[in-house]
Amino acid sequence: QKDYQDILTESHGKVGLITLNRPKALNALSSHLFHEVNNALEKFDDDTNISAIVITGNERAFAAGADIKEMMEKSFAEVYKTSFLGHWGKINDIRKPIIAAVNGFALGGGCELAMSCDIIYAGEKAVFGQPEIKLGVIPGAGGTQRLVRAVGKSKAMEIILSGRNFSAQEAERWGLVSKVLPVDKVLDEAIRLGQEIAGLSQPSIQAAKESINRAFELSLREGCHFERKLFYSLFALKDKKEGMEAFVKKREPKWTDE
Ligand code: CO8
Repeated sequence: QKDYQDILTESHGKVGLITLNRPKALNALSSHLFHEVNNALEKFDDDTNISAIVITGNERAFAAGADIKEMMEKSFAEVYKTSFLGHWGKINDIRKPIIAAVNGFALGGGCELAMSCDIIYAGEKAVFGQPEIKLGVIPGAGGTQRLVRAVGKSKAMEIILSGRNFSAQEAERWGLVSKVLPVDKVLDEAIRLGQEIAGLSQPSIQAAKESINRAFELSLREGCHFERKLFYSLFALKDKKEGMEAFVKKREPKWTDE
């Protein structure tokens, strides 16, 4: 699409692709860029021809963080009164699965953006980190909350308090990243995964994402209760009948998303 300046969007079948495109600034996440990402995410979420979304950067950088040059002159009063990072939460309202395809630097807000996606695929040379402490601040887009949930307290403390970077291989070992792939395969594999997801019954995909995300908000008992209610509700779908009938009759299901 032509009306974006700092991102590119395209579709690969039922997968919507958002490419962060400020290469000279290592895809630093300016407010302008992030508003464009939000806009593209919302458009893909509302587009019935799209079933999954991939966010990527380039081989050098997924994103090297929030735009430090933009933040440098801002005062407390300004960021507080304008709710400077308020719009970063919009990604959490997207119903369709979002896959991050990460090569190069995913630092600060870039790491937080990747962690706000549902699945992370990383290239062998990807570098993650929350270096905000070295700028005299702390992560501000969920880093202190999402990293600890993904890797546990000791590692999250070590990473955020020291500001040291970590590798794709460490990220995979710790469970932050689901796959490490050769650099030139990351995007293709992320799109392929998106297409695989897009080939399934979409109401179940949406319900599964919603239920998994509740695990971060609810107690185990409440989470399992929420899951069971959603499970029951899927029995109202034609796709539930189709899926089970196809299994029993040993044929491929034909999903209608109804
Ligand atoms: N913001 C603005 N510009 C950046 C950023 C950034 N985060 N990262 C890189 N750039 C720019 C550089 O200034 C440079 O521009 P110029 O050519 O005009 O000098 C260009 O990108 C290339 O960068 P380098 O020359 O530094 O490239 P190197 O290969 O030498 O180094 C690094 C790459 C190691 C990634 C280095 O650029 C670096 O350390 N970048 C900053 C990383 C960082 O500290 N990120 C955290 C930022 S703070 C943050 O994300 C807070 C999150 C809060 C929530 C979100 C708020 C919106």
